This record gives sequence, C-alpha cells and structure tokens, in this order.
Amino acid sequence: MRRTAQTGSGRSAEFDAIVVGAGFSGLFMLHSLRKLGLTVRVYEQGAGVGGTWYWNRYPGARCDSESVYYMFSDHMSEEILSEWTWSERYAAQPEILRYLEFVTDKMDLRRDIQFNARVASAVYDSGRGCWDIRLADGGTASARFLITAVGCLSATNTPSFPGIDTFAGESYHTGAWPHEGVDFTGKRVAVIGTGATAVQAVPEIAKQAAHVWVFQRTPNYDIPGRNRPLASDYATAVKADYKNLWQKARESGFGLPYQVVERSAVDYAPEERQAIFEAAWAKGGFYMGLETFSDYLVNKESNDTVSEFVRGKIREMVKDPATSELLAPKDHPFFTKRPPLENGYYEAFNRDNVTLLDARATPIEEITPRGVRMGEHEYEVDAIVYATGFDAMTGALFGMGITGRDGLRLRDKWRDGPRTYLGLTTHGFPNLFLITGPQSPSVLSNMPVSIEQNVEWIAGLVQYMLIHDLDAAEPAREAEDTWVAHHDEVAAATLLLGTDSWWVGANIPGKPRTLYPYVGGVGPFRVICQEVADKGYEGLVLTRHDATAPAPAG
Ligand code: N01
Repeated sequence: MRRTAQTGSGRSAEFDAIVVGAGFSGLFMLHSLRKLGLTVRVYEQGAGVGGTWYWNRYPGARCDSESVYYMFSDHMSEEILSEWTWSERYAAQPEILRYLEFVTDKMDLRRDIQFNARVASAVYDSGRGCWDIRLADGGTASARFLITAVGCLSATNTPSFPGIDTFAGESYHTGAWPHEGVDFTGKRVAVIGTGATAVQAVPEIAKQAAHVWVFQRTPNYDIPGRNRPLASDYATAVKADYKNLWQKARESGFGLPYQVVERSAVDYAPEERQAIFEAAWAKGGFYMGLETFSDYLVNKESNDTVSEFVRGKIREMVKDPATSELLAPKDHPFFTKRPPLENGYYEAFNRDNVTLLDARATPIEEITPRGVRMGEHEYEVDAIVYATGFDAMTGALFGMGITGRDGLRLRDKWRDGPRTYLGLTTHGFPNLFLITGPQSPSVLSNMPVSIEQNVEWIAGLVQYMLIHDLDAAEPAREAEDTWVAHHDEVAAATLLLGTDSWWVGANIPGKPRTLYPYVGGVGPFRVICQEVADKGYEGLVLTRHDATAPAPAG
C-alpha cells in the first residue's frame, strides 16, 4: 500500500487516515493508527476533546455504566489505568471530560487533532483511491482511510413544535448545553422528555427552579443508580483484578463483567423471584436487568414479572397516586427501551415545585412566546429544556455528506435502513470504517468495551493491508447481505422491535424502523469479527489500487 494518498492539486492536506471525532473512539483510533506508523488527522467539531462528554454538560449528566468500567483498558495505556481513580460510582460529566483530557495529554494526541473542524462532505475518488474531505470552513484534506468516530448520540433531535422560534425565554437542548452552565434559580422551567437525560437533569434543575413542569410522553422503567463516592478499597480491588474483569466484559453480552445467570423468571416461585429482584434493586444499576434473569428480551412472560416489580417500586416511591400511576410504564416491556438510571428522579416528584404532565393524553400543541401549550392550557415558563434526544446512529453519519463509489450517497444507500458488514464497513464505500456503527453492538453495550474492539479490528485490518501491500478494503455485497440478514434475524427474536424507541428509530418521523444496534451480544460479536480476521478478512474484497481484479485475500 502506498502510505500517503496522492492528490492531483497538491493543495489539499494529505494523510494516510482521517478520523472524524475526538471522543473515546477517535482518541483510541488515533493512538492505534499512530502505532502503525500512519499519518493521521482527527477532525473534531468541538473546541476540545470528549465527544458526548464535551457537549452534554446539562445538570446531573453522568455515565450510567459504573466508572471503573467506563474507561480505556490497558490496551490504551497501563500507566493511565493505574494512575486514574474515579471519585464516584458513576462519574459525572466534568470528571469524565477531565479523564479524556488527561488521556489526550498523556498520550500526546492533541497535536494530530484539528478542533472546530466540522466535516461538511466526504467523497470517495475512485480514480485516486482516496477520500476527499471538505470542512465547513472550506478547508480540504485527503486520505486513503476514512474512519468515523462520531458517536451514536451526537446529532440532537428537537421536535418541530409549531411556534418553537417564537419563545421569548431561554431554550436549551441537553445535548448542546452552554459551557458556562445555566442558573435556573427562581425560574419556571419546562423540561420536555423523560429519557435517561431528563431523568438525570430533573432532580438537579428542581433544586434551583421555582417550578419545573415535566412533559412526559412515555414513562420509563428507571432503575436506582445508587450513586455514591467510590470507596478506595473498591477501586483498588478492581484495579488489581483488572485484566480478568476486562476479559469478562469483552466476552459478556453487554460489555460489563457482571455475573449473568442463564435462567428465566417464570421458573421461580413469586417469593424467590421477589428476593432476587429486591437484591438487585438494592444494589442499584444495570444489575437489575443483567444479573436477575436472562430472558427478558425474548420472553414476555418473564419480562412481565420484572416490569410489574419496577412499577410497584415506582408506586412506593412517589407519594401522589395520580403521579405515580402516570410514571409507571404500561405500554412496553422492561428494557425494550433503554432504562435510565435514576438518582433522585422519582423523589423529585414528591417536591412541591415539580409537576408531571401527560403529554401522551394531551400532546404539546405549540410553543408560544410565553411557554408551552398543551390542549387549552398554556404553561408559562422562563426556560424550556429540550431533553428530546438524538437522531441516533445515522444522524451524524448522514450529516457528514458521505459519498462513496460511483457517487452513491450513504444517505441514499441506507434510505430503507442501514446495510453494513459487521457494522464496521458498508459496500460501495471502500476504506470507510465506522466505529460503533449501526448493526454493531454499540449502544447495547458499555461503550468503551465496544469501542476498543471496533478500533482494534479496524487497526488490525489496516495493518494486514500494510503487510500485504493492499490499498482498498470493501465488503462484498453478499457478505453484507448475510450480515444484515443475521442482524435482522437476531433482532426479530427479541421484543425490541415491538416498542417505539430510538433503538428502532421511532423517535424521528420518517426514519426507517429497524433495530439499529446489534443485539447478538458483545462477546459473540467479538468472536465473529475475530473469525473474519483470522480468515484473511473474509467477506471483504481487498484490492491494490492499480489492479483491476481483487487481490487474493489470504
Ligand atoms: O433521549 P431519549 P435522551 N413530545 O430519546 C421525548 C443515552 N444517555 O437524551 O419516549 C413530547 O431517550 C421522548 O418521548 P417518547 C442513553 O442511551 C446516556 O434522554 O419518544 N416528548 C423521550 O421521553 C439514552 O437512552 C447517559 O415518547 C417528546 C425524550 O423526549 C440516550 O442517551 C445519560 C417528543 C427523549 O428521550 C438518549 O437519552 C443520558 C415530543 N414531540 C443519556 N419528542 C449516560 O449513561 C421526543 N420526546 C451517560
């Protein structure tokens, strides 16, 4: 492989690889490609590293994975792993951002990152065998490899409520929060949405605001996070056992080293089941979903038991019966939408200054200059917080104007839903690699574990191409068809497609309904990817730029 892309004009900056995004994925990709000796440029839209953790600065923002597993493993740096200690069970956004800045500086990554650089288009030039990038500010660059590290939840979604621009007060989307913070003291605030974000933000906003109206369309099964300062002996014990724990996480279903017991809730007597539920509830966190029973996603009857248990807890926690009934989900099974972790959310509804509104029974009709109108009632507020989520998994990719061979736009190719090979590549787009792309485990996992696996697989492929003097990698159409069919089959065996959620694209009008992440599990996915690599990247057509026929792949 000729390492540096050749450009005709000579004016465009040239690199071996361009990475888009400087969050967890982009940072590890940069590090991994550098180790192979490639010249790399990372383009990052923000003014700093962090991705999700750069943008989502809303009050209460923190990770829902336990911090000790929400970081790079020793594959990034043994030194960082031993030097860094989290202060809380679930780290808050400022601490995670500090961590990513620490990693960036420690690994000297900053010098290859261009900040405030939004990729406006990325077009493959078949003649030259490289990707031409145009930035929003007019800058251009070319590279043999294009790797997207744009995150799954980075294109914000604000519903097009009539009158939205007429509001005279302050409006915020949680995914693009002002860096200087927002002081809600004494203000009347509308929070629209009740997903994982709102569940974190509402208790914090309620501490300051004169009144908070929470506009709920669909209630969620919120699990107690039971956040607390991290005991130093716990952190030390985890560090001491790190290799084992990370290996477990890599082989697990969801990227967490939990003890999953293969059993169904329906095989247990009600009292036994209750004891198992209570223990997980007391522990807090995703143990409720992952360590109690293993068939919630495929067995409705089993799921009914846990769903009812959580509803019971909500009724216990929220004093006003009408409010607790409204908060108790009945329209979908547990974990068929991402269950938020709550640290004070339900309790917030016991405050006098928090009111829950039913935006399902009476939808929001318009935003007025003074506030939010539902039916005949206008709620006058000083600030509106849109906790309305994201155009997940494809929004940011489509926003980059990716165009592959023969002028094929990614947006057009995926018009009826994503089509990928392993979620990492897509036919018609040579040398385009997607980190945590659709049809990979991505958001159905603890992200750092999936990110490391994706990045290492991509870096392994690039290394293979260097060794074998190959220029381009692109999945064969048949390999892609087989992966999509497998992905769809696994998805269809679960309850996930039956629930409206952003996992299936239901939150964006017109978005194709399909399960966007792969639900086959982090461990099995890893094995599949490894087998593909072991067979000389089976399913990919690997070519030399100057050859017309595919080069032998083995
Ligand atoms: O977004 P969401 P989010 N009228 O799409 C409502 C991750 N995350 O930002 O459910 C009224 O879940 C919508 O209602 P409905 C995590 O993976 C991670 O909260 O569609 N309401 C819903 O209540 C999470 O799943 C962490 O009926 C409208 C809300 O807006 C993902 O991010 C922390 C509406 C959107 O909820 C997204 O969470 C936080 C309308 N027209 C988030 N349109 C960590 O672990 C939308 N809604 C760090």
